[in-house]
Amino acid sequence: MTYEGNLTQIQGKIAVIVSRFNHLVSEKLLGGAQDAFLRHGMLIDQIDVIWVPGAFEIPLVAQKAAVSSRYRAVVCLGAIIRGDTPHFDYVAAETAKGIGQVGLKSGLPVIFGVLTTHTMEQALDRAGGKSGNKGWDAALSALEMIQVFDRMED
Ligand code: INI
Repeated sequence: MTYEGNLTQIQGKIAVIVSRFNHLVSEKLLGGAQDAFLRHGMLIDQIDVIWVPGAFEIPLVAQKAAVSSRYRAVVCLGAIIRGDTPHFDYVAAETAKGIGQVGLKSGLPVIFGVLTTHTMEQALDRAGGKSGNKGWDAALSALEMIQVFDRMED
């Protein structure tokens, strides 16, 4: 038996958590995610967008969303861009670890759509520029995971 998700319409709602820090990038990731959902048959009412101050705050809100029983999946979007101090490393590590833990603890698909880049240019390349849009990719990962879960329960 092979369990595999396709990328068609799903029932229920998805939470998209997006950080305001580096808003220029994160709004583009959000646009990519919304576009992907709508073009795969979802309705706008099925997508709740929750803004948080920075990527560091994403895991806590992802956890609140994941345990609320309102959502089929949680998509986390943001951009952590390296500066001149070690701050980047702490924010990136905690964000990645926290988001991973929420998925494992809640048992819900929690998707990591947070960019970690050296420069703003690299981030914009991945938010609708020459390297695609990781928000779009994160949305498709959510749809695929929801369907895999559905099939494993059939
Ligand atoms: N938050 C980000 O989302 N991206 C960053 O690049 C970033 N940097 O580099 O500092 C960042 N910092 C803020 C952090 O996420 C928290 O919002 C803040 O520390 C308050 O808890």
